[in-house]
Amino acid sequence: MSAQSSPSGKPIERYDVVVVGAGFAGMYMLHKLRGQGFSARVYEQGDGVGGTWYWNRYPGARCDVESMQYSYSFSDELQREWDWSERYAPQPEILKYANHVADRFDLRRDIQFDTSVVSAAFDERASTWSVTLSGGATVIAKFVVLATGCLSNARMPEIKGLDGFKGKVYHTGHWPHETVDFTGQRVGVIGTGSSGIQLVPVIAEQASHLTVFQRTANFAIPARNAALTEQERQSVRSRYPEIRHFARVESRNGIYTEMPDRGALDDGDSDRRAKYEARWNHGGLTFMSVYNNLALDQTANDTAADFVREKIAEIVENPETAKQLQPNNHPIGSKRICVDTEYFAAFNRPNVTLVDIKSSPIEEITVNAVRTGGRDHEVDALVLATGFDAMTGSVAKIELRGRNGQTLNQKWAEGPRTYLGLMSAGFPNLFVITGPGSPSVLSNMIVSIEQHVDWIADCVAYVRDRGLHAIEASTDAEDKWVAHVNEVAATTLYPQANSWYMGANVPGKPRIFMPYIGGVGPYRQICNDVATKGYEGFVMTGKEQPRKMAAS
Ligand code: N01
Repeated sequence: MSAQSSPSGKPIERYDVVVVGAGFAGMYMLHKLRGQGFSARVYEQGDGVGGTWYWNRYPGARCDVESMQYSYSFSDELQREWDWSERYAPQPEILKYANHVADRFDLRRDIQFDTSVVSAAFDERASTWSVTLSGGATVIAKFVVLATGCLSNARMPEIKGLDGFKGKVYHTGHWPHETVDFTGQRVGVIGTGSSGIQLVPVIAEQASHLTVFQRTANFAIPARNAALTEQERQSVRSRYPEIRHFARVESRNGIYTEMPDRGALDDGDSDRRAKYEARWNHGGLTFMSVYNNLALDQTANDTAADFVREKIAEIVENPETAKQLQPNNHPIGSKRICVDTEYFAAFNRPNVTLVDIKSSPIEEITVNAVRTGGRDHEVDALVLATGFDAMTGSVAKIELRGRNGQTLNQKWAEGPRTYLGLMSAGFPNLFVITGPGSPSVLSNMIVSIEQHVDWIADCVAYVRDRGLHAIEASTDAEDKWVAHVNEVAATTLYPQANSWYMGANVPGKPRIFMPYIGGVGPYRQICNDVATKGYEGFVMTGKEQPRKMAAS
């Protein structure tokens, strides 16, 4: 870091790289940049590290990727010394891990907490970014990396009367730090995605009555969570080289699992059922990896969807409730599949009621009730499990001004456009970690984060070592990549669902399948090839001689 004086006399801090966000992406980015000799500053709006796991503190929050895989792999010492307690780590433990990483790698001294990046503008003459922070200060950086997270912009639903509700209102993505005790209260939960499905059974244990307002029934597979034994931890550790390699290079979703070699219709009914049964009993996200065509072929998909619908009917005692809980308007997996612990069984409790708001939408929220179909469901507290403005929401909150004064929001008005999900043409030296157009939310996020961080750090070092001023995506490469992302998505069943992958949960948001579904392994190979070919598809400006970073 270096500092000069601004016209007002206040020093302007200058860094090689400004990183926005201190979640898992921002923390590793900082560590990696330091290792390459860059000065870097991270700005984080929260008062601690952890990103998603800092904000999502709702009861029952836990990761749906197994903990020994949902963890950094960049440090062998780290992965050997940290003991995960359960197959799926609960949110407090993941947050503890994030804090441990921050301490272990001495990250905090370069993170400024309670500080948002409000705007950033590219100075075409100097090839630097002028970054404005909440509080009004401006810093200069050669590069900006957006580590803002894909699911961090909690979305408040637009429901008439919500502001006038007299009880407490909580959003799962912005949960209070202190424990919320619902004992003896009548609680309403709106939303039945991953968050709602995790918290319903937990709140049902406390509340005097829980009313679940469901717009879309969702597929959920039992987690089968359990404590990890020392033997199990050691077994995974001893195979880490193989497990991590598979997740990075061979897998489609960054998760170590068998790769299916046949389609669902290649097996007869009883074999197929036995395989689904085995995966159901094993539990977790890998249910969708039983066959290789569940995301591609409607008839194949129907066999898995029917199996889960039957399971719901077996678990839920009231046939009418069971029917309402059976998803029927999207292929299984085309909305993010949920992983639950006793979600469907919670509806057998006498204190839990399901209200179908698809057929009878919420008319309004009164001072003490949610009104649907002319009937008031009285509640003391409301939990909004209504999701996020995913993938683009956190980026859109920052006014990012690139070449010719164009903002990223203007450029992305019809949907996000990136090359490899890493950069957007017209916005030099601005990188996004796990941005739209990359596998990101379709993968084990930590695998994708590490791949992007390594790639970005190498790219920034390439620019520095050649004395270049700027790198940016070419419009041609970006157009071809966007077309490719769309083509691959169109070969799958994903676009059929009104999902947040499609931006469908935010009124007015363009309907575009945002993540890249080509698979983590193939995508990594594409990124590596691009770099090996001297960053093919990117435009470099500036002279080709080694020199110090302009911003330093
Ligand atoms: O959000 P969601 P989420 N009126 O968007 C409903 C990750 N995650 O926070 O489907 C009434 O999935 C909406 O209905 P519909 C994971 O990737 C991971 O649950 O739009 N209802 C839906 O039911 C996940 O996919 C973990 O018809 C409204 C729900 O609210 C992603 O985060 C845990 C409404 C929103 O579901 C998001 O999950 C939690 C309205 N106005 C989250 N607006 C794990 O690792 C929305 N809904 C386990």
